[in-house]
Amino acid sequence: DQTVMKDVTLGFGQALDKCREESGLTEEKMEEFFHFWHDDFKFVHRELGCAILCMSRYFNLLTETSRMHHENTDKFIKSFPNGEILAKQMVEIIHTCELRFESEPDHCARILLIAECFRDTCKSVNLAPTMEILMAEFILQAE
Ligand code: M21
Repeated sequence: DQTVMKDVTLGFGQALDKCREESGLTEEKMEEFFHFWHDDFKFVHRELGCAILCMSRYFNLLTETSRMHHENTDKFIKSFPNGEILAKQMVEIIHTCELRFESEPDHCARILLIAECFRDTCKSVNLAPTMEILMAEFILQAE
């Protein structure tokens, strides 16, 4: 459901501030995390992969080898309203994407590829929140 995905994205995005400096992700490369869902968004900066790595660590969603921790990720998604309707499918999508890029040894680069795969898969199954949903929320938060 797109609204649940919006909440998970914005929740996960809360860690961006904490991870900007250590990942070297400048505001020029990504202003706000939710832009990730935009059709035109390009997954080109390795720093974005490093930022997602850092953010995932912040929420304790990775194993020692920087792979998705299935149980913790499931719990994290379920911590959002109606998260239980999305958790299993999201973990599956991420894991399928993970397997596809197993040969990339660089964690930041691999996670960037996984993130793009995740975004594209979610779009193809209509799980991606629309820009309208995200912008409405963003405006509400800013008020
Ligand atoms: C729904 C909100 C945010 C999702 C962001 C990026 C998802 C990318 C998944 C990376 C997972 C990293 C696993 C490492 O093997």
